[in-house]
Amino acid sequence: MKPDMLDLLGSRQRFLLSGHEHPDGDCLGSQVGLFHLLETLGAEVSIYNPDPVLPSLAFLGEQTPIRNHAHHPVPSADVVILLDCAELSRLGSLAAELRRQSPRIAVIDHHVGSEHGDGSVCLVDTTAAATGVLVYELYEHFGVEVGPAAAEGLFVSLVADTGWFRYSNTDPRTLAIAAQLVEAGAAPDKLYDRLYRGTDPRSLGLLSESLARHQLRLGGRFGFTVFDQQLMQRVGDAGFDTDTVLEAIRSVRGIEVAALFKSIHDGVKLSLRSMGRVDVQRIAARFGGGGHTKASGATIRLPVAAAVAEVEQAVAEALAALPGEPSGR
Ligand SMILES: [Mn+2]
Repeated sequence: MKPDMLDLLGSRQRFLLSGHEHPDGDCLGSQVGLFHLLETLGAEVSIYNPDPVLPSLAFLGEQTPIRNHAHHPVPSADVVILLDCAELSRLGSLAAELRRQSPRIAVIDHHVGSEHGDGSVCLVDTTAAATGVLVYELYEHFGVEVGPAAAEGLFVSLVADTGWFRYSNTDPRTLAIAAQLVEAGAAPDKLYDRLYRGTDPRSLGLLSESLARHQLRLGGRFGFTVFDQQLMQRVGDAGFDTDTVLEAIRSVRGIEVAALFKSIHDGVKLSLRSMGRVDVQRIAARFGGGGHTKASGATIRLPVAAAVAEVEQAVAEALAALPGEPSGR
């Protein structure tokens, strides 16, 4: 553990914890975990995100104050800690306001390349399955006991990034931490219900419509679906979790890479998942994005059809370069 990060966290300054736009379970869960650690260490701390919390994750806000740029003024802070991302530019419209305060920026993350982000103090470990793993280990370093609210947040963080311990990043380190979190009050059955039961009835229609639009290309090895602007509007209204669509595409025999193309006002948001052989982080990087070898994303400033064509080309090249392929090495 880097001593400068430990010094910073123990410095009892005013901390603002934030993360990328449209915060996911790892981003929010790790913020919740760190919030309670910093409070215990005697700091003044707030969680403040670019966007409101998805309905499925809203329960995290019951025991922990989670504010956002859409509804609350920016709290003043000496230190901004970015969790699950490493660049202020990932914070959308919040970035400019935070820059104006010129706080110190720290980064706690597990994405490739995050040590080269905006953090002057970084805790980056790309072998960690989730950012929540790193936050849990901070509790250990400070010898602080994890309370029930933090345990729930950190457990959500782990399950969000490991697909409930199904993805290949599920390792002994993650499972050992999960056991400790259950000991500390996180109930897996209760958390699963809160995350996945109680979805909006409109989700069923959105799931069937988006799956009906699926396409299989490259001999069935590349599967994807497109969310046009109209569908995206309804996704937002219903708080629909588009990962369920990606999960269904991933489950098809023969798929090597699954993708979602989500229309946004000036382009497309791309999500990529690999079944293991193709490094989708490298594909996302071609489009200015990033992530992990098996899960990555990018924002592409192109019309949907052009974005699909370019990504398909990149996937085709990646498949052709695999060992054992006719044109591979
Ligand atoms: Mn993560």
